[in-house]
Amino acid sequence: EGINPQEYTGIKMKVQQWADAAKEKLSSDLAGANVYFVAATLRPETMYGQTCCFVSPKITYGIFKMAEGEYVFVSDRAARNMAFQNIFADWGKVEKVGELSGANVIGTVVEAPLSVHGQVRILPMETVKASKGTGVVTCVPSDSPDDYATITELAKKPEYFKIQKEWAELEIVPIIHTPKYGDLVAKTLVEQMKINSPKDAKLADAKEEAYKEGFYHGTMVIGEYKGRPVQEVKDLLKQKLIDSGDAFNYAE
Ligand code: A2H
Repeated sequence: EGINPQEYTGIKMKVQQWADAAKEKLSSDLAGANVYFVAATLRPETMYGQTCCFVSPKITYGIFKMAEGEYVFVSDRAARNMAFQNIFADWGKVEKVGELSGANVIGTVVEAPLSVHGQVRILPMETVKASKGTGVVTCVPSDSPDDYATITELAKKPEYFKIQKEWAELEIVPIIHTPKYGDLVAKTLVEQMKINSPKDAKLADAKEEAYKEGFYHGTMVIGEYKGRPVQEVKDLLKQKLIDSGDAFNYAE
């Protein structure tokens, strides 16, 4: 990790319906509480295009108290950091009320703030790192090559991943237009670079190119800032999500 802190936006994705495997393991009082999967993102302006939310099937996550009746689903590491960032009501206190493997929450339905799809499923992503962010990644396949490669793989082999195919086939709508790659930067790059696996080493280059092109040359094609440059509206959209209670700042 570098010297400079990484400033993420933590997107609060409220559980609507737990997967059966999760329900069996949760205490009954938690089943009725507000639990949020918190996805760490550097691209809050793309949240219109969320089509699912990824966890690693290999990571064990915790459910931690944020405030009265409010809980977050994140990695242990992220919870320890959050306790010292005014995200939890009790400063410095980490109160873990449950523990679940990522594998147990696949299929859970969560709200996706700003997304045209409203609600999305929790799906598996094998390349999620436990050492970064919250261990929860919201999927925006229009603008993230990693997300596009993963969702494509999931839709190809639903039985292998133990999911329903349609969970991985929500429509990918254009969020940002760029002169070089059109309206679906990630899809275009993945296809042009012939990336056909979420583990392809070329994804590192695709990711950097998508980020630069989207940030420096992108224009919004959806939402209240439609027609305006990404550079101008990124912070405005982040603030909008924070003001509506759908996000918070999270640094590490
Ligand atoms: B980004 P950095 Cl549209 N493991 O959000 C793997 N990837 C993770 C992660 C983890 N534990 N935690 C966060 N991330 C992803 C949106 C997005 C992102 C778009 C385009 C590019 C992009 C939607 N997914 O990231 O190493 C999250 O995906 C490309 C840089 O801290 C987060 O932002 O720089 C980004 O990686 C953080 O990566």
